Amino acid sequence: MKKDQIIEYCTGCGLCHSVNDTRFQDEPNGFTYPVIENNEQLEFNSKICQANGTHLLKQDDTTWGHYFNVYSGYSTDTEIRFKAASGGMTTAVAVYLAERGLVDGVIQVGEDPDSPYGTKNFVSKTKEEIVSHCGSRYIVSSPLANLQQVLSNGGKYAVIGRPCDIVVLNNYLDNYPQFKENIYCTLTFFCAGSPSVEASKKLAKRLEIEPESVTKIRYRGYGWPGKATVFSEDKENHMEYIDSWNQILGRDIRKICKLCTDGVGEAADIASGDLWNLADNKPVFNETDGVNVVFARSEKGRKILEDAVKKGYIHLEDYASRLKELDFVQPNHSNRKKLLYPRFLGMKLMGKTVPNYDMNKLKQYCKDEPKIKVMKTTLGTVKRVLKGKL
Ligand SMILES: Cc1cc2nc3c(=O)[nH]c(=O)nc-3n(C[C@@H](O)[C@@H](O)[C@H](O)COP(=O)(O)OP(=O)(O)OC[C@H]3O[C@@H](n4cnc5c(N)ncnc54)[C@H](O)[C@@H]3O)c2cc1C
Ligand code: SF4
Ligand code: SF4
Repeated sequence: MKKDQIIEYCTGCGLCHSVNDTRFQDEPNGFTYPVIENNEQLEFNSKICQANGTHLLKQDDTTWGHYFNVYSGYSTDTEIRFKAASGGMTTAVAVYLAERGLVDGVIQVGEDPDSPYGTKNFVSKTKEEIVSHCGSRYIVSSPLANLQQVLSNGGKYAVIGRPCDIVVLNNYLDNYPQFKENIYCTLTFFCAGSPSVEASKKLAKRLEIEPESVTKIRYRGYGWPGKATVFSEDKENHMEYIDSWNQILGRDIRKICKLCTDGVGEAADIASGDLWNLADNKPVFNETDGVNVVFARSEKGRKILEDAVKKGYIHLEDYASRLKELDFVQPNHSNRKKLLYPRFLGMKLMGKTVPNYDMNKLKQYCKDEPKIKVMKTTLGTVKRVLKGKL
């Protein structure tokens, strides 16, 4: 990879900091980027970064990726189901792994107690700790920034991260297998993008709270989907979750997210998403009890889920026979892979730096798309580049 590919298409996972002590610098756009200072770093990052395109080559050509089984489900613990992002599947499975002694800890992120705009890495060992970090943080996170330091202490861990965090982790373990035995399993979630710190400040302003007075932000959860809520010392204001995403947070995401090949967690053992209810084949966001769609992506993931059902941690129902519906439930993810080729092409035609993706593989994804749609998307990307939006 070239240095500018690594920097521009960094996901912010933090693994190069953990392993190579790579420095990061804050940019005014609210994201942090690596500073690649020597060949050793360049070589390491070329092997592990998401934008190196190795995961793309392993990805299935289908919309939802390879799976052993797919379910709908939720946590049987009502507190977890209420507080969590969706049905609490991720948290409930993590609690099962910790309580049953399958892992020594769960590597995950949570709120930084010292900053409402910070996200801190934790190694959670108890149910209480795991539940305290549930929910979605629609702001920068670097779940792998201290990974090597944690694994060096020995023990077995479950890692919870964004799909790209799991891709980088797998790339790392493939190239440097010394820690392979320390990773018991990986859990991820559907991901449409990683918003910046600035996006959260915009959310605060929209809710009439000065960014510097913010004490806490809850992006969703405490219900499904729950409200986006900004807290200060003397008030808490909120807006609908879907408006906060569509109007503010989702408009200010990392560059790699716009060319992400896998927002549905194909690299993890278990991947969960929102299984929204449908009305006229469109997702609806009325408050109700949370439900996840859950993919067991590996045999191990399937065994974990099935045993967690037996031990009473989660409820699962078969969803494989209804998988076609997911195109309506998650329309953005349904289209993502299919339209990656014209987006990538548009960027390339305009001479922009792009990730190390195999064009033929991307072309495969959009082979059944109408030609006119592909042309329009390419043109749309070209226009966005001309307007300086990409
Ligand atoms: C950046 C982001 C984008 C998302 N995009 C989508 C989407 O496109 N479609 C969709 O269906 N759902 C999306 N979600 C929400 C997704 O987490 C849930 O839909 C998913 O079903 C998990 O629900 P759960 O109830 O099992 O999660 P929970 O049980 O609440 O567990 C969530 C876990 O995610 C971890 N976590 C939270 N924020 C971050 C973060 N920034 N980085 C790393 N780990 C984190 C927490 O530590 C926790 O362990 C997104 C979440 C995030 C953080
Ligand atoms: S994607 Fe991860 S490993 Fe690659 S440069 Fe960014 S933080 Fe480092
Ligand atoms: S959209 Fe893709 S690249 Fe962006 S944070 Fe999510 S998984 Fe990572």
